[in-house]
Amino acid sequence: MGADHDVEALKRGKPDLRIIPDAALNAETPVSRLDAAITPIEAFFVRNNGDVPPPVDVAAWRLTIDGCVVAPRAFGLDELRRSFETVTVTAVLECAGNNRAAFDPPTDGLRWGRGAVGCARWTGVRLRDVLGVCGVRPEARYTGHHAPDRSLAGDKPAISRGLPIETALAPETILAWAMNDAELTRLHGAPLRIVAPGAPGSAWQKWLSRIELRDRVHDGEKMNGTDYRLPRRPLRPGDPIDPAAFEVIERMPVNAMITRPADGERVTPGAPIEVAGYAWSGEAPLASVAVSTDEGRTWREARLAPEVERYVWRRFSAHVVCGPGETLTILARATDAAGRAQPVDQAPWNPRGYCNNASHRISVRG
Ligand SMILES: Nc1nc2c(c(=O)[nH]1)N[C@H]1C(S)=C(S)[C@@H](COP(=O)(O)O)O[C@H]1N2
Ligand SMILES: [Mo]
Repeated sequence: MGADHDVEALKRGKPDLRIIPDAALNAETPVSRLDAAITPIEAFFVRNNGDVPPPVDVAAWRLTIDGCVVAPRAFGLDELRRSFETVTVTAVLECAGNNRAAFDPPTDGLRWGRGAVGCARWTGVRLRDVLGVCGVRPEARYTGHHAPDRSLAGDKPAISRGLPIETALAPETILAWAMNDAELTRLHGAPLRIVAPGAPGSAWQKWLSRIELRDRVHDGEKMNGTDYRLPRRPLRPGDPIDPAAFEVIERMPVNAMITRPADGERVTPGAPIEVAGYAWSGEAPLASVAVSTDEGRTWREARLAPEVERYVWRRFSAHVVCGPGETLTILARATDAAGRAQPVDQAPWNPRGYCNNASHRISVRG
């Protein structure tokens, strides 16, 4: 479960998180702690593919940019702060494995519930400004991200993923040194991490040390085979796996979670109860959220707070009534502007259990 000192540090700093049994340090947020517009750092989930690297000497730390650029460069942290406009982006960070435990039959991978997601304020500089001074060559297609953390066997990088060049150059994609207006913590990638709103969490490299621009899709650790990839056609458990039929997950699908009431809560019978939560989408923008109390046969549109910024989650709410002695099941389902709705029963099964955006279902008792 990660090095003992890292587990202890996590328990001290993030006492409410649920540690996921694994050799690396991974912990998720209870859904009840996600009932806030901004997820506090002390409640924010942690995902590590390998070890947690020791703290760096920031004065000696450099970010190298190389590959398909006119002039490869290395930047110190102060230099980044001084040379480029500082921007703050509020955005959802969601692991592609969020809600994996709901796949039936179970898949490989950490058994995340719905708490491998959070929404934070990220402060730093636009990646496109930094790439701009290095000169992006026309053949640049993809980024490759590098960091010092190693797999637990120590034989390779823990993870090295990338972004399509369009995402890397999007104005909301930043190199961040602060989270919720505080200096980035070690567990969240100090001194610098990528923030790529809409893209899976795996592309948000922590402890960033190098970005290479490539003339093709990146081939770093966890970019290949079935890692962070979905089959182009739905697969059934036991089907033969041909990695050539898989594609990289580049955006996170529309999703919503009910943050109140809590699953299993006792409510006042006969009185209207507020059902509320958050909805977001990394693909087309969020369009609407609906709520059902009859297993998805009929849906009622929920109230949806206006979009304040493209990749911020949005509050939804609706009222339902639960009869005396009744167990009422409540479902929420978000739809994006391209008409893609969350699946009501099961998300398309895939061998590694990614992108499970099936409707959130809770029950309350009257
Ligand atoms: N260097 C490094 N960056 C990383 C990872 C990692 O293991 N090592 N995990 C990625 C994954 S899979 C996710 S979901 C997010 C989680 O970010 P957090 O731990 O700050 O919540 O970081 C990403 N960046
Ligand atoms: Mo992830």
